[in-house]
Amino acid sequence: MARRALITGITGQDGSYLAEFLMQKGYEVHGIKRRSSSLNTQRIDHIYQDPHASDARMFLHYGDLSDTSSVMRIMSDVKPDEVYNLGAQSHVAVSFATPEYTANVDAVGTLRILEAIRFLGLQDKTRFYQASTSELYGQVQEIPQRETTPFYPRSPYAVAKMYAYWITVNYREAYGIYACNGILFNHESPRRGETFVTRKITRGLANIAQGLEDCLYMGNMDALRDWGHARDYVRMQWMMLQQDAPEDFVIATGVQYSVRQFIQWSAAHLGITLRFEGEGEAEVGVVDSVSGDDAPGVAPGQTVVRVDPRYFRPTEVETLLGDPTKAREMLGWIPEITTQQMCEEMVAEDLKIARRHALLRTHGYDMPLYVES
Ligand code: NDP
Ligand code: GDR
Repeated sequence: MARRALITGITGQDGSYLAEFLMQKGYEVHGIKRRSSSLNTQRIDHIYQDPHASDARMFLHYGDLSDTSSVMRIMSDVKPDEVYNLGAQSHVAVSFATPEYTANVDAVGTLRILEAIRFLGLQDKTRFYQASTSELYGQVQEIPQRETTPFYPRSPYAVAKMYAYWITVNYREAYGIYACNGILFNHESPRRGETFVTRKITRGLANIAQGLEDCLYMGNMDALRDWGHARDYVRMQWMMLQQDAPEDFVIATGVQYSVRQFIQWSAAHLGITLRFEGEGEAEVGVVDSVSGDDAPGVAPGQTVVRVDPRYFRPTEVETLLGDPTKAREMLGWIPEITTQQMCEEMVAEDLKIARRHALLRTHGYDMPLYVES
């Protein structure tokens, strides 16, 4: 019989890549999706199967991590061999605006699943993966950060994820549940949500290149991140649950870059050379030169990047750099896609979308492009 996986957050970036990965491995994949007033399954539409088909191997269930009864019902119906808890209010800046909701979903939501495993007597059957995060390190206590580095969370999101981390460890120790934390550093892709910094940059600059927007407004461009590709990271999520004994792992590339560097790479992929001038809130990115035909909308001397303090966070995580030695040595995991390659792929995909919008605009079909992030 096919092994059965349940993915919370299947409609998100990681959930969509993981669902693809598990289906290729022959799993029956179940996912929890939330009710929303507009469609929220775009990232998995290409693998969705009609549940009436006799050979269907993918199933979606309405539920919500803030709703104990739905979590219990779905766990009881599916009785999964593996649960991947990827569902979360995952935006750090938004967690300052919705701290209680973030705690309910990201912290208590994790407890709800672990309790369902215990209550339904699935301890010996169900393996549990928790989407932990480098945000736990926050104000970093050691460089680079590894599994033993002390935590110092810096946002309501990170504090909620800290509860989730420890309740996962506790249920492993208290009840013998096979439960693992993957402490994942930032990972991105063309499917990244539009308001996370990498996608905001690739999408914004592609739109500017096509003459659809004028300027990209940024927060802290000095922030340093260790950015990998989501496709590499979901492979590791699965690998973690295939070991004899459950353990926690840091997943990272071991290299960090600044937000400003990511902007420069993205611009370069569009044929735009940018120079940064000024300091602090007055810093701007000005076009030095343009080559090729991907950026007909910009000209030398044009200011295309500005700072908007509204994107500063009350407490910031300035620098993150992971040490993935344990994952490499114990599991043989190494990331296959570099940060630069990932950036190029994201720019190429966002340029395709921007070209489509530009074409529509030429024919009189206008649409709003700005996203608040
Ligand atoms: P996304 O924001 O892309 O996806 C989050 C998913 O969670 C979506 O499917 C979303 O549904 C779902 N979700 C949100 N709230 C609820 C809720 N109340 N009940 C059920 N489902 C809910 O995140 P990523 O794919 O990037 O990240 C996956 C997980 O990994 C998250 O837990 C995140 O915190 C964590 N993480 C991510 C990292 C990264 O760099 N990407 C790094 C480290 C950890 P909907 O589509 O309807 O919004
Ligand atoms: P992060 O990702 O907070 O690390 O959380 P994000 O891409 O939002 O920010 C990264 C860094 O860029 C700075 N920044 C901006 N960020 C956004 N979103 N918008 C801006 O305009 C902007 N300007 C500068 C931020 O201040 C920050 O320093 C992500 C999420 O996926 C979490 O769920 C996950 O746990 C962590 O990565 C690891």
